Amino acid sequence: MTTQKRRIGILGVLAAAAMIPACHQEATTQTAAQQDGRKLQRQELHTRGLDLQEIDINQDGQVDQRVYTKSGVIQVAERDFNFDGKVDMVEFYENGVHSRDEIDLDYDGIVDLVVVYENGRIVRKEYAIDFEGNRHGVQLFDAQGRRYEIQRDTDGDGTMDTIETYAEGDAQPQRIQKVSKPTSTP
Ligand SMILES: [Ca+2]
Ligand SMILES: [Ca+2]
Ligand SMILES: [Ca+2]
Repeated sequence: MTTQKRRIGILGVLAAAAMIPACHQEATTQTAAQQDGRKLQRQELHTRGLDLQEIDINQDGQVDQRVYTKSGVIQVAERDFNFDGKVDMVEFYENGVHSRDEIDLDYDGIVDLVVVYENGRIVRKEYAIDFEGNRHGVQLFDAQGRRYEIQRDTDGDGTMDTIETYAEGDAQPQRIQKVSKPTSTP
């Protein structure tokens, strides 16, 4: 049994997207396994040929938000909320419809939360509670926006070990399932 319940659709596109060039630290320490499944996956930015609108929200002379459009339709937006020059949130759009957010919650340049949308509706959240990009939880949402499943990495080893199933948007899980870990090779 797989530890991840994957949804096809937008996620298929995401899986195909290459990672953004890794920062210095990741290049040396990240293993192939981490790149594949344990780290939050970042979608590649495609901004070539797009029209760019630069916005200086706090009027300090430094651009804080970049909005990329094609024929007037938004494609990508990059936002720097704390005005330190580092992007804190990237929003992706497909055909003008919001499809994905990548959010750096603690402003260290590493994405901590990924939100995936289908038809503008949230279907999936992946989050790293260690703020190092290691994925520690995945939440799945149904067509009514109700959370129906949470996958957790309770011991922080980067592998999902618990799946909680929720009925009708209940706060308490209907079922908690432990996932046996694949035996590691020496
Ligand atoms: Ca500014
Ligand atoms: Ca920032
Ligand atoms: Ca971060």
